Amino acid sequence: MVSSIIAHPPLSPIDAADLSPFYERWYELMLLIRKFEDKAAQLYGQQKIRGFCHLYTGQEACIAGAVTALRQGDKYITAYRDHAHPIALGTNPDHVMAELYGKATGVSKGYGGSMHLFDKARHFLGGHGIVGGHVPLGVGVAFAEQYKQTGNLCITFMGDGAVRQGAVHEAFNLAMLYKLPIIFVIENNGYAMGTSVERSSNVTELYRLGSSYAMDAERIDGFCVESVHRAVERAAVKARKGIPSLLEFVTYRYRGHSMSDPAAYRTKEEVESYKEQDPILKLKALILNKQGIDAAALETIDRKVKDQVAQAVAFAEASSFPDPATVYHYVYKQTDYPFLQH
Ligand SMILES: Cc1ncc(C[n+]2csc(CCOP(=O)(O)OP(=O)(O)O)c2C)c(N)n1
Ligand SMILES: [Mg+2]
Repeated sequence: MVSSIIAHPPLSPIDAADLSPFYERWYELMLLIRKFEDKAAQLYGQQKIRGFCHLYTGQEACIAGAVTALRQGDKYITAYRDHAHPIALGTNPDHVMAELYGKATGVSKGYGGSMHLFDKARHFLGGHGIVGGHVPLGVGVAFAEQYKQTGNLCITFMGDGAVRQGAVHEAFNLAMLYKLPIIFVIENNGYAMGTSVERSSNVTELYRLGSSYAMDAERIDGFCVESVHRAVERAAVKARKGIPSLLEFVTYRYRGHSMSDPAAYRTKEEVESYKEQDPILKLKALILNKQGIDAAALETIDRKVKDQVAQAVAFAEASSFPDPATVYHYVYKQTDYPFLQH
């Protein structure tokens, strides 16, 4: 079971801002991610989508709150649970779904699949399958932004399991040493495959790991999109001044680790207890109660999202697989690289 959330630091002027103008946008985005993932699960069952497939259901608030707190030009990098991040950045869900199908119209031209989405135009730099392996890459991206004096930052997402990789700690150290514009985010969903945080880590409040590097660190309710937004906004102000942060979002994944995981290591009661605090339902209640928006307006959004997902599936279905003759393309930039047939 994920342990409780710590108290937030005192309110800053940023924290005091009214975030209700974001409510409908968050609702639409989080619902789109939820419905997209539910459809992906169904399609996986039909063997339309094959290979590895890790769904984000339950964790929607983590990316939704982050994108509204950052600005155009900021870079995003994450692990293999990556469908939601490009969608949140504006990648057309058609091209995300097509990639899950392995079709040539996918964001990675059908060569990447679920774990290797990439959309440079929207500053989404993957989609990486090696646990923790992309965290040093995030540091490299932040270094490039600093070197080129762009004013942009790199937000680097990772799982609770990833923080136990040595490379992550080298990355934390370098980020502090070089004063990089970076925000590290641990999406702590309580488990790394079937292993709970308690079974693999002596320190279970993972934000505390930041203190070894004198890095500012906070633990945030990852089911609350407003808390996520405010935390990322605070961290972004610091990152742009060369002060890295470590944010731990306490969240939960409703489904198994991947589509091939029956999730027998946790009880139904545990899963249900998290679903009762569902981030989308929480936000819906806020919208209905606080803003006086009626349920009919939200139903219009529900229908729009349903149509978007259906359209994404139709697009993926109608697309072609890549030409097998191009199988060695995009492996190495150097066209005459030895050992590869062309
Ligand atoms: C270096 C490495 N070791 C092991 C694996 C196998 N593996 C894939 S996902 C995973 C669990 C990672 O969990 P976490 O970081 O908490 O991310 P989550 O799946 O919960 O999003 C493991 C061990 C891998 N991909 N890479
Ligand atoms: Mg995890």
